[in-house]
Amino acid sequence: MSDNKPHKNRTMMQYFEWYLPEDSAHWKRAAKDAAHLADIGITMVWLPPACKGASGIHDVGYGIYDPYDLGEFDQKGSVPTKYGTKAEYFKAVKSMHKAGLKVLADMVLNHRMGADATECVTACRVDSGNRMKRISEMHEIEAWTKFDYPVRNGKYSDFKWDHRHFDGVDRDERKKENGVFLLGNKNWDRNVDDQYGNFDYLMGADLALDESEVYEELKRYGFWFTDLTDVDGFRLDAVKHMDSDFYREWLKAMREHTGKEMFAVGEYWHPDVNYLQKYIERTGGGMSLFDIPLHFKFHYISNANSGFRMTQIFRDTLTERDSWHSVTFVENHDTQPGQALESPVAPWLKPIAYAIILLQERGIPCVFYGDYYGIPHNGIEPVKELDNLLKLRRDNAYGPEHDYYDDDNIVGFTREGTGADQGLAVLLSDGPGGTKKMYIGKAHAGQVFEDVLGRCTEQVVIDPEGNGVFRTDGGYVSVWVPCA
Ligand SMILES: [Ca+2]
Ligand SMILES: [Ca+2]
Ligand SMILES: [Ca+2]
Repeated sequence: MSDNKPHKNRTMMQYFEWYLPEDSAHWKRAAKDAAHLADIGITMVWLPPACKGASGIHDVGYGIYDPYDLGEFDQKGSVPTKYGTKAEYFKAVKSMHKAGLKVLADMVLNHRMGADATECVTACRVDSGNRMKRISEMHEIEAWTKFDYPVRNGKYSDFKWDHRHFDGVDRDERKKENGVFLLGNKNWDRNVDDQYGNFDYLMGADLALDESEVYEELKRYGFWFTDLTDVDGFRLDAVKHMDSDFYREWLKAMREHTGKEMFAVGEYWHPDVNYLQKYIERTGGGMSLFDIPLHFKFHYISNANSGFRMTQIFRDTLTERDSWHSVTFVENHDTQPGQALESPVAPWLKPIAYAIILLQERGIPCVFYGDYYGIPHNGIEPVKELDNLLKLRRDNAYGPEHDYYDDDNIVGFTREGTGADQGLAVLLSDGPGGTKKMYIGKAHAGQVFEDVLGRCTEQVVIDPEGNGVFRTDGGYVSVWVPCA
């Protein structure tokens, strides 16, 4: 019986990878896959950006051109986006809802790309390594800052963007000069990452979030988008380049408007957990963040040839410091080979890393599409253990946890479960194989456990005190559950 479960474990899936085919068929794939995703235990699906990017169907979605074009207008070379049309996006969301899944929309509000025209504006160039340092006089430049959306022609919104709504650009078209330019009378937004003096500027035309017209427009847009699509929350792009005050207010407005929880997870790409905690605090706890420090641990372990001290795996991670706001992940579209933040996790470590994030109590795990379905572009195979691990998360990973991160190589944990038919024990090693005695609860005394992943074929009998002696192979993981 599953009635005695305290709650159903929440599990997110990032439903795309960088090199999906540019066939505008992804929303259709998502719609078709909804029932299957629910069945394997996914509860929240992060869909890629639905808006028209500057490079049309070639745009993964982060080079945003028109936020009101969800694949409806013949702009940037096509009606559909890389993933399909507006109607197909709606259908994907509806199919997900029908299957009982929540949908997170990918919000890209930091910058705009592919402006319709240039404007002559005053600006000064700043040092790209220290954006607070001006390295030119104020002078006139020709900036790509005019977004009129002539094809959409005012449908849904007649808001037109120009230089007043942006802080900076990366090109003076007049001199064909690339660099970071701060527009006249503007200041870089505050409460952003402090790399390069101030990391407000990332790319394209950077939105001036401290201008009230910009805030009001983004609020209207959020209302329009959530009303129309009925999504259940957000993945927020590039938040380290966006004022935390903006998101504190914007998320509050979205939650009031929709009357829903509107779960939100931000991408603050920084290996230092203190930056992540500071941002969460400044948003009033309004958003979770991806646990980047934990991802980097997985990346280091991959290349350490067993030299990583597994006792330290959670040290200074968001999961350790603030698990309530932590979304754990192994890889994403930016860390996969060939991408901007490439920091891949080795194939041998993936079953281990997924066993940790899926079966431990802390954090909400996010499964990467490229790990579940593989990445044909790079010849990367699916992680074959994922179906089993997801099922274990859905059915067994409940109840009190007992951690054994007490060895440089062989570490593990148990979950007691909430009934004698549940619970599990996980043992793993980044070096040689071996055994460990772990407590799994007196309720399991006398029960026989087997390794679901199948590498260990022996049975483990739980002793009267509630302990079992579990084994793992080197560089792998075993997951033990009561025999059927
Ligand atoms: Ca500003
Ligand atoms: Ca910015
Ligand atoms: Ca080690």
